[in-house]
Amino acid sequence: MVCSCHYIRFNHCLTEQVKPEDMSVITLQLGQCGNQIGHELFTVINDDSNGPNRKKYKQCSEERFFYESSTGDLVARSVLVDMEPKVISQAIAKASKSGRWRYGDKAHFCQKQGSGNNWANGFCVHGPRHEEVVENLIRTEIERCDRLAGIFTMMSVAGGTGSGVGTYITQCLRDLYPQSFILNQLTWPYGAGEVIVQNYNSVLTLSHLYQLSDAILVHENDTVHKICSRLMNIQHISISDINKVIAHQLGSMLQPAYTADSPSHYSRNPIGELLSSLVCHPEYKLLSLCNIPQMSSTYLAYSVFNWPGLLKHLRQMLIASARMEEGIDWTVSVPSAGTSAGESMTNIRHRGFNSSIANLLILRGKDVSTAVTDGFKDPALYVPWLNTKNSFSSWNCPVTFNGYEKSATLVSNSQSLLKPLDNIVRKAWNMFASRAYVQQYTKFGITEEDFLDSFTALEQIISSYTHL
Ligand SMILES: Nc1nc2c(ncn2[C@@H]2O[C@H](COP(=O)(O)OP(=O)(O)OP(=O)(O)O)[C@@H](O)[C@H]2O)c(=O)[nH]1
Ligand SMILES: [Mg+2]
Repeated sequence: MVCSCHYIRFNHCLTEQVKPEDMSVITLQLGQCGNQIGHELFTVINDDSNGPNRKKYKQCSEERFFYESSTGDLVARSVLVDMEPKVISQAIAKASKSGRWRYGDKAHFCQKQGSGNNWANGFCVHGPRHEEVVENLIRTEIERCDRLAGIFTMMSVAGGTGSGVGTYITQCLRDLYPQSFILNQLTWPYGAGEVIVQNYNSVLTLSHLYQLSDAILVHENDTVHKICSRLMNIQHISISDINKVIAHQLGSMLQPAYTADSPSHYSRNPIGELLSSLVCHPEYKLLSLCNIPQMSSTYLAYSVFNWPGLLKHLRQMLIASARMEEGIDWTVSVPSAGTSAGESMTNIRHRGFNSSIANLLILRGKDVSTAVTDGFKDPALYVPWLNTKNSFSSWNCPVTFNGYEKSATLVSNSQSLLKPLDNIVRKAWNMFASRAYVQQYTKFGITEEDFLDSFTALEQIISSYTHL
């Protein structure tokens, strides 16, 4: 069944596009992780927009993510929420210190004590207790926009505030703004994580958000860590290194670009365009992202790339479900056209082929108009029950992105998150089977039934993606 509210929002997006103004994105930074990644994202966007030869690009990007204060400062269209003050005050101070942009004077809310890595504490206690004040902050930012493109939230799934309060606030926003797009960026924990109940928090976050959000964009800390060590050659990887990679990837998706419908002026609504390209059915809304090239600035200075080479690697990353160009399995191939549905399904699993619902390719930089993207249009990459014409979209922009002469980003709605999702659910279930730590949740009002409902919801999602 297709959820009608999806279509209402998408139609709304199309009518909005008739007018020429750029639209703005309201960003919500939640908990430690959301606030740290959010700060990096605004830094990347601002640095990138200030590069050479990009007047219109800069104008469009600034309208999207910043507004000008009465004193002429560039202010991020962002609301910062955490239950403890440290991370927020650091983010605010670092932004001001940049001298280029800052956060709004009153656009933050914090308390003295965090949610103790407990989703139930965030969702059942802190969320409802501070609902009104956080909603008012968001409303102020929304009212400041001439035209709202959508709400973009950032948070981790493993802690208590980002995951619990973030889910609660998303629920409030869905009620308050039923016609607005909501895209949630979620950071998934390290598999061998530092929080014992991280898989419980992840299961509760994902199952609830799946019903509220228009799409869920996932970054796995393990994957980004590997990118830092193998591609960026960083010896002692800090959380800031990880966040820079995530911010680079997010920026490459959110900065201005031309679309097929808008080939001569930058597309107005990055969130709406992204969702209408990638989420055609409410059962499938898990998005992953990979990009190429990604390397340290030292190596970048001596490297030359061409579009055919970059796109060949990126396509193989897609079909073999690799998140980075190193270690791609080149033996994985696209199933041949002649195989029957049942047969191809078995083969697909054997060969590790990653089947897609939809892909969005974003190309930025030099000679972008010469890049040939046909390899991503192959119907065999996609589920047969969707029209391939709607499965693949591409955006491009001749402006170089964040210091990379050429850069390609692929945002995918595919099976590639199945394995990590399955791992999270399995580990949570193993703990739940002995009811370990469940009492820490029931004391805040989350029942065993609630857990079981969450497991059932995620099993359903796993099953849907498995049978693509
Ligand atoms: N990539 C990345 N992951 C982070 C960052 N900070 C925390 N994490 C991850 O997020 C999870 C912990 O969540 P936090 O965001 O610290 O928790 P919180 O939302 O502040 O919630 P409480 O502290 O429980 O109130 C762990 O999986 C960490 O690995 C960050 O800056 N970047
Ligand atoms: Mg915290």
